Amino acid sequence: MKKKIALITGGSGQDGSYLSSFLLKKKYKVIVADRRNSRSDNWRHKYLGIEDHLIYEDFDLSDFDSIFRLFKKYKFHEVYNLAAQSFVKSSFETPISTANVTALGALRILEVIRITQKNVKFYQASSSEMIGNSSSKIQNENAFLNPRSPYAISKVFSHNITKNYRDSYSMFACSGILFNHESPLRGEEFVTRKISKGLCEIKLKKREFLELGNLDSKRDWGFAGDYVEGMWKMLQQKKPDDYVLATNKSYSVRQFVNFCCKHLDINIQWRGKGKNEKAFNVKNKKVIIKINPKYYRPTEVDTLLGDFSKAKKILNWKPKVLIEDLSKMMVEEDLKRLKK
Ligand code: NAP
Ligand code: F7E
Repeated sequence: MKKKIALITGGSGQDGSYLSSFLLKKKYKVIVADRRNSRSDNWRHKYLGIEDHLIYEDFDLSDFDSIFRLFKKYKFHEVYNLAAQSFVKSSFETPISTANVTALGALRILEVIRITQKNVKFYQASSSEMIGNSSSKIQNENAFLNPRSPYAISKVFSHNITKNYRDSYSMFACSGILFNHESPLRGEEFVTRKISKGLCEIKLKKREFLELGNLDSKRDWGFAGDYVEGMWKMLQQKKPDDYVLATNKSYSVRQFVNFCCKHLDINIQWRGKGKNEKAFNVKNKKVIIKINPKYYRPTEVDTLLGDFSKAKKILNWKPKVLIEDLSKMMVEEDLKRLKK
C-alpha cells in the first residue's frame, strides 16, 4: 500500500517532534517544513531518534511562495499547521510579526490548499489562550472567546478562518483547541520547563535561585505526547470538527514548583506575598525562588480548566499522563541532561 504523506509545519518544535514520531510509527512519509535555523541542532528529533527518517523542507509561514512550492512538490494527505510564534509573552513585544505568522500564516496555507489540493485534510493548532479569562469554571468548544494577548488574538483569527474555509469550501479543516501541554521537549522559555530545568540546576549546585513571574496563574497541564495522538484522531473522522484536548485538572505555577521540588527531594517553604513571595530550601535556609516582575504580562489569563468530553466521546481520546508524572518525567530528563 502507498504511504500516506503528511506535512507538519513547525515540525521541529515540541508538538511537531512528537507528531513526527507518532506518524512515522503509523508508516506515514513525514515532511517537516521549517525555517532552517529552527532545526540547527535538531535536539528534539535526535532525542526521539527520528532525524534520519524525516524529509526536511525549508519554508516560512510568512512567505506565501514557500508554502505554494511545497504543495507543488508533494501531494499531501494530511497537513498539520503547528508553526507559530507560540510564546505569549513575546507576542506583547512583537505583536505585528506574531499576527503575520500566527494569524495570517494559517490563512496562507488554507488559500494554497483551496487553490491546489482541496481534498487534503487540514489541522489547525488552536489554543485555550483564545478563551482567555472565562466566566465559566470549565471550558469546552463553545466557550466564549476573550483573548488576552496578541498571540491569543492571532489564534482566534486562525481558528475562525479555518472554520470559515470548512464552511465556505467544504474543506476537511479541523481545529484542536489544546490546553497547555508540556514535556521534556518543551522550550526553556515556557514556565514548566523553566522550573524543571532551573530546579535541577539548583539541586546540582549549578545555580542559586530561580526568578519567576505570576505564581497564582492556573493552567490545565497535560503531556504533549498524548495530545499529538488527539490531533491525528481528529483527521481520521468522517466529518471535520473542532475539539478541546485537556486534562480537566488545573494547577497553579506555585503548585508546579511544589511537584518538581518533591521529585527532587527539596523540602521548600513559601513565605511572603505578591512581589515579595519567596521559596526557601528548608534544609539550608537559602532562597531558591524569587519574583521578578519582568516576567509579569501586561494582561494575564488567570485560570484555565478544559472539558475534553467531546474528544472522549467522539475520538475515544483521553490524557494518559497527568501533572504528577509529567513533572517527574521533565525533572528526570533535565537531571540526566545536566549531569552529562
Ligand atoms: P513550538 O515548540 O514553539 O513550535 C512552533 C514551531 O514553529 C517552532 O519550531 C518555530 O520555530 C516554528 N515557527 C515559528 N515561526 C515560524 C515561521 N514564520 N515559519 C515557520 N516556522 C515557524 O510550539 P509547540 O508547543 O510545539 O506548539 C505547536 C503549535 O500548537 C503552535 O502553533 C502553538 O501556538 C500551538 N499550541 C501549543 C500549545 C502548548 O501548550 N504547547 C497549546 C495550544 C496551542 P522557532 O522555534 O525557530 O521559532
Ligand atoms: O506561561 C506564568 C505566565 O509561558 C504559563 C503556550 O504553549 O500554552 C502556552 O502559553 C503561565 C502564565 O505558557 C513565569 O504568566 C509565571 O500565566 O508557560 P507559559 P502560556 O502563556 O500558558 C498555551 C495554551 C499556548 O497556546 C501557548 O502557545 O505561567 N508564569 N512565571 C511564567 N511564564 C513564563 N513563561 N515564565 C515565567 O517566569
